[in-house]
Amino acid sequence: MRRRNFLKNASLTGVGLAVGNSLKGCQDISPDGKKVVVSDKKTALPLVIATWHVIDATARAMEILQAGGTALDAVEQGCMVEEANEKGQSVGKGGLPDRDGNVTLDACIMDKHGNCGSVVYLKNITHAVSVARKVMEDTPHVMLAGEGAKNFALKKGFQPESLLTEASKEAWEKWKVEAQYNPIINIENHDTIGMLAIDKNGDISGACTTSGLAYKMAGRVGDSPIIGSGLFVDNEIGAAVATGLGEEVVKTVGSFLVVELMRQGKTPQEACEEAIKRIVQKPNSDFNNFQVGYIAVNKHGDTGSYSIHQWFSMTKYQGSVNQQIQSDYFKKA
Ligand code: SD4
Repeated sequence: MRRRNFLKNASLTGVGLAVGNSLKGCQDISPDGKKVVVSDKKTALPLVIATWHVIDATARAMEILQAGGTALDAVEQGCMVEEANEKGQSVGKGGLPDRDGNVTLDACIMDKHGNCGSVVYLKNITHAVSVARKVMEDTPHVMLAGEGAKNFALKKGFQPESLLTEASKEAWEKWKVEAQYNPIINIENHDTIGMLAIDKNGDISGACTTSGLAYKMAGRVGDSPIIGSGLFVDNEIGAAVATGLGEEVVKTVGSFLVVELMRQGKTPQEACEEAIKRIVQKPNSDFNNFQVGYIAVNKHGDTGSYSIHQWFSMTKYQGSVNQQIQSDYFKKA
């Protein structure tokens, strides 16, 4: 099923949707104070990118950006589209459960000031990304977990609901027959949504939301809600977000690494490639058995994406084009 999705997604590569807007040059200020074009490459702000094939989510984010909204609102609203999509089995409602049958969500959000909020092991609330935003904005903390996160969400007016759909329950029941617990999952078992946006003022925000690995141990938390691992935003430089086997991302503090590499002068593409190399080039890395992918954007609106294995993709909405772009990858044949 998932393989079919990937093939379907792959066949959509490069199919853009025209939704008018004009392109403008990428500008910067030279030392003498004059505006100069620093890249011939035509770029356009606002812009939004996301992991995987999520053109409805990027379309929603762009709607907000084109109406003059902030990157922060855009990434929250964009992620909410996938959280509400019951067919997506690794985000929000409809997410595959842990081995005990509980759907537990991890999410985070980060704004242009470096403020951030996250929730881990959140149950029964669809829009984990919005709860993360409330943690950021309405508490002095950056992370709430489990019952505390849920009670906080309920106090903030979020409605409790069952997140386990019939389809996910059926899949879990099938899994239980053999109940093989192997966290080194196949390379296709990832479709966490991570989204990065730059608004018309050039300010960057990002968000990430997931139900994590299917049939994970109860209580397991991945990279997605960990600031610096699943997501990092530095409004001076750029932002990055990860998908894939969270344990490997956490061990290399992946998203922070990508942003720091951009700070040192790498393009988003080069930075994503280097961060993947840090994983695969570890002695004894078992990378044949797991997938990790990064997407990144810099302050000029240049973007990049890279993964260990084939079939990772990024959705990018810039100018008038909302399209899925297949990612280059490390492990060639
Ligand atoms: C995790 N990074 O929990 C997430 C998994 C993922 O689509 O990307 N799922 O490790």
